[in-house]
Amino acid sequence: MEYKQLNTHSAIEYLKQIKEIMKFFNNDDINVEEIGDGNLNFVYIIKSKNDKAKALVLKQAVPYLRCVGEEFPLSRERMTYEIRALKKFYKIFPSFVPKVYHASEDMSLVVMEFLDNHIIMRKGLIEAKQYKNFAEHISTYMAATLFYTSSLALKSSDKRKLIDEFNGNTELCKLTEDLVFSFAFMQHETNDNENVLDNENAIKLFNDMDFKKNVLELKYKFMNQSDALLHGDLHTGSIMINENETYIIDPEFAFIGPFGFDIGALLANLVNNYIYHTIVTKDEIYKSWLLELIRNILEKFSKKFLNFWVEYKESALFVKSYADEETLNEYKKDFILNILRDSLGFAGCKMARRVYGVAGVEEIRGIKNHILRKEAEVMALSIAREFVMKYKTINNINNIVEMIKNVR
Ligand code: ADP
Ligand code: SR1
Ligand code: MG
Repeated sequence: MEYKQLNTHSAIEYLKQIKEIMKFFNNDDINVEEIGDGNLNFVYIIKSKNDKAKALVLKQAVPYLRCVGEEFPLSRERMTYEIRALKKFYKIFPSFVPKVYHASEDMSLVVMEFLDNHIIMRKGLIEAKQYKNFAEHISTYMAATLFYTSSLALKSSDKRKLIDEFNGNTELCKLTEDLVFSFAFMQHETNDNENVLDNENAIKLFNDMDFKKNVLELKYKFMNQSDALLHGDLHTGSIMINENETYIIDPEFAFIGPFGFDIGALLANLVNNYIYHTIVTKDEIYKSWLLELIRNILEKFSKKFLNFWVEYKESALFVKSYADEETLNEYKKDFILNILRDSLGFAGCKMARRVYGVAGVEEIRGIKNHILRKEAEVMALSIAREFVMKYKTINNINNIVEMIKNVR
């Protein structure tokens, strides 16, 4: 089928032709409503007119960047990678990924499970909601998706096949290279330039060559280290959550990249929320919960990743009888420490890019009071700088938590 950008009317016509969708709705009449609040795509809810509880979500990519407009072209092939990633991640851990009911690479769209009782996690965190299962869920999701798509679990040929399947997501990888690692740290038209003009903190950041040198190292890792299949944009806006369940949505930036990048994205966004509660709500109880959450996620991730590894005596990396148990255990300990170090470095870049770069986060850019917003920006840049400057020297998870606590 030839690509056509849908609207609420043509979406109904399109869906009526899809057997599996009409089967889901028992051939009921359907309503379509647009709900997208993301930066890139259009998202619609499809509801049965007879039974409002029966609903699905349709997400379609358009050949431009939605939050800027048609003057910023961006290939809609990104949906091909979102579809592939949703299916791969669902296979690894179905309870954390919306089920796909229909997908069309030609139409650049996916129809998936409607997460009716869940909210975008960023919103919950801003309202100081505590999610008791989140550390358990997200550590399992990250350990499983990263481990099982890496050369620690896969055979050499399967790993290279996986790289091939995602290697074409070039435009979104380039977007991250530009927006996360470059433009946000220099004068650039895409930045939040009203805020950058005459801003001594922005000028200081743009001239901080020690920081920028380390960012280059991390950008190089992002571009060249093909460890595992990443979500690629794992911020708290890509997580839908309630008291009991956690779902990871929106993997259109998926590619085979460094282990630490998804963990770093999550860490950065939790720390941005910590900053919001330091500057705006001054909610000390919630801040302590966030720090414990970060500690728990990183500890549980490390344990689960190593546990998965115990089962895999042979893989692309390990050849049976190659080395004794003690040597392998030492190797694994260093391996996990290096993942944590890289995660910290990536978290620093991800935090700093949200200060003056395009697409800020609500916790900082959304602060209405200019004085408080500036305080939040300064705090974000201080923590980000610590992360980027010290990422190679931390020795444990406690070092990370202390770093966050001690910067103000
Ligand atoms: P974008 O790629 O444009 O960022 P997202 O995938 O983040 O789009 O979706 C935009 C919004 O649509 C989300 O913030 C969420 O509110 C809603 N949404 C997306 N997928 C679902 C889903 N499966 N169930 C319910 N709401 C969803
Ligand atoms: C212009 S696109 C900006 C950002 O939105 C996405 O969620 C990614 O984080 C991207 O960098
Ligand atoms: Mg999104």
